[in-house]
Amino acid sequence: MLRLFRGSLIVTSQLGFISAAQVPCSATVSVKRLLTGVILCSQFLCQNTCVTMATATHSKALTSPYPNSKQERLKLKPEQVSWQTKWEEYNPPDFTADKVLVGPVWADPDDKKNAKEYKKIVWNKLDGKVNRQTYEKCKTYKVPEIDGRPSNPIGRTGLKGRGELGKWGPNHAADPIVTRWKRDAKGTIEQGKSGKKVLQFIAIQRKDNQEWAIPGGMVDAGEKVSVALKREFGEEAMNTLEATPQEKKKIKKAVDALFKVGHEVYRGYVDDPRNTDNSWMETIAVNFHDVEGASVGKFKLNAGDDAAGVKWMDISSEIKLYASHQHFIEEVTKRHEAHW
Ligand code: RP5
Repeated sequence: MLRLFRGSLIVTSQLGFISAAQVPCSATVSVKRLLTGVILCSQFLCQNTCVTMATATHSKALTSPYPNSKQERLKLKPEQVSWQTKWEEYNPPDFTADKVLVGPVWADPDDKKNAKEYKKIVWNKLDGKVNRQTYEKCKTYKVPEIDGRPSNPIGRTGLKGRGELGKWGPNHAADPIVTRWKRDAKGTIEQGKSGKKVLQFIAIQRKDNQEWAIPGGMVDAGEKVSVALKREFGEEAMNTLEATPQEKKKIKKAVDALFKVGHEVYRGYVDDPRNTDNSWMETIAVNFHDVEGASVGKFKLNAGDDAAGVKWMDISSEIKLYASHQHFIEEVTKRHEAHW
């Protein structure tokens, strides 16, 4: 919930009041996004200047144990999440998974095992092929001298290190949201309890935690987001990695046609359970909508790569999805004035 009060922007959430800041001009202010009921980012553009308006918070990034491990996070009270809350003794466990520490191609040098290489990392910039800029509009993340590690822009998570994430700082993903209208046997679009038309999207079930999710994935170093969106969709929802060259060609043609027109619905931080104080997920989520249901509707779905299942999922506020995906889907329903 957002209220403008005597020139101050007051932001409240399910957790109650979060913060307020003076509005330095009379611009129309809009809060960008709500995430699991919590204001995640609130900046606005005033006379072409970005002004940070309020503190944000996360919830899934605070959960224990850390995914695929027995690692517990330091338990935080809501008011302890913000870096602005002074806490000199704060010293959470330091955890980086072995699969990251062994130094695969997708991982950064470790700050302890490979300090010399680590010091060469260029923060908040394009660092060779690796994009180290945050997707959060007008923002840069801090790299305090005290430990030389980037700070999660949303706040503390109760865990230092990289966990399962390869990159220090932002780890960029791309999330393709493929939608169509839900139709009955006669082809009539179905309506939800709200009286609005019901959308469906292609969802995958993640192998690592069985949660349903958008078939997104990491953007490779130097890869264009538009390419990553298609690649991840092909690999996860259509199993292109195991398709014959002939099948691959057919799939590529269909995906290329559908992915020609997309609408960005979200760009920024993801409240992912793998986030730590020093490594976090960010994404660009793009909606590809098949108005007639004639192109995507015909896709043969086939779970692949990291997916245990794939299906067309009916969209409503009752769906439970991985990380912040429910929020991205809600944004899609707003765009299409669909049932939520
Ligand atoms: C989420 O993790 C992103 O929104 C994206 O869907 C996903 C990428 O990670 P992997 O699926 O590659 O593990 O934060």
